Amino acid sequence: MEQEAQSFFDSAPPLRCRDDVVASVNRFLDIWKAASAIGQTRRIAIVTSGGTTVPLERRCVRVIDNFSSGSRGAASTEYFLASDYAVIFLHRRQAALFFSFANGDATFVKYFLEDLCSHFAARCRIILYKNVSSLWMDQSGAVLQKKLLKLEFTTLFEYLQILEIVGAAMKPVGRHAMFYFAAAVSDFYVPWNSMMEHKIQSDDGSMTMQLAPVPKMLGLLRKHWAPEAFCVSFKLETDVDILLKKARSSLCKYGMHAVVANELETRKNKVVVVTRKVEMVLEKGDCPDIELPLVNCLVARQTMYLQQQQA
Ligand code: PAZ
Repeated sequence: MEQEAQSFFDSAPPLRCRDDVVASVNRFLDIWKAASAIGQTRRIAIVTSGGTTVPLERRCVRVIDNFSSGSRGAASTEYFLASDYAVIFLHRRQAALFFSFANGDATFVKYFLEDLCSHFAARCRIILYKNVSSLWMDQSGAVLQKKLLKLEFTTLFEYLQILEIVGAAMKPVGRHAMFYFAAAVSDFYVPWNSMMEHKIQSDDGSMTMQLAPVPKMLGLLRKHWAPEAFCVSFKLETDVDILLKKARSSLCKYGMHAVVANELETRKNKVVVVTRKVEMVLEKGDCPDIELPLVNCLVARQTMYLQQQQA
């Protein structure tokens, strides 16, 4: 497995923004280290979000893509920030972004304000809503500079190379790091060294293409990059009959601390958090979205994980 991963990285087209990514991850960690040095150790969530594309040609005209909108990762990022985590948000370019409140479509902020405002009379409610929301928007820039780092990918090659940089950088964060793999990562790809340079021609009619399996990086993360980090992966299926079986299998296979099982049709209303000891069914119920109970559940699991170390 490690050899396959190594040959993936060796043959991948070099990440154009590599130096910028490394520098911004280091700056972000410096702030974390400075806070830790004065006893304010904050947890860091690495949230991956959106789908990776698989290019079919080097001078790329066509790609294989997938359905992921990035809304799970975006909403979860809001909840991690609200739970006082610092967040590295590794997201697909142009996928859903958090704080959609700015566009009049809030999840967390709106829910919070509505709840707060419900305690006041109607006239006060409007004033309070407007003031608090503009205050929030004013402050968010400053808050985000220290607590949030956004990194963008489009292709599978970019995604895995950035993940390697971030993964390895998280080693010193130990159990305070949580990897939350909500991105839909391609299972198959065209290796760079066997990829056509130019646009694939259609003159010969039908076409057959051989795709290689994408090496699994979760094992590398657990073994080498950040062995102490709390790791949560997601398992999506369309066949409910195999969903839990597959989730349990990836829990053991990759040494995850939790696997979130979700089915395509119901994923916005129901998920099952599979851990070694318990399986928890979470439903949206009266919450603004399913990510609220999900993030709360995982934050609590990481707290238990941190306590185990102290015991
Ligand atoms: O991005 P989105 O909100 O549309 O969907 C989220 C999701 C279904 C991609 C995510 O919950 C997930 O299951 N990711 C892992 C998919 C997989 O590779 O099995």
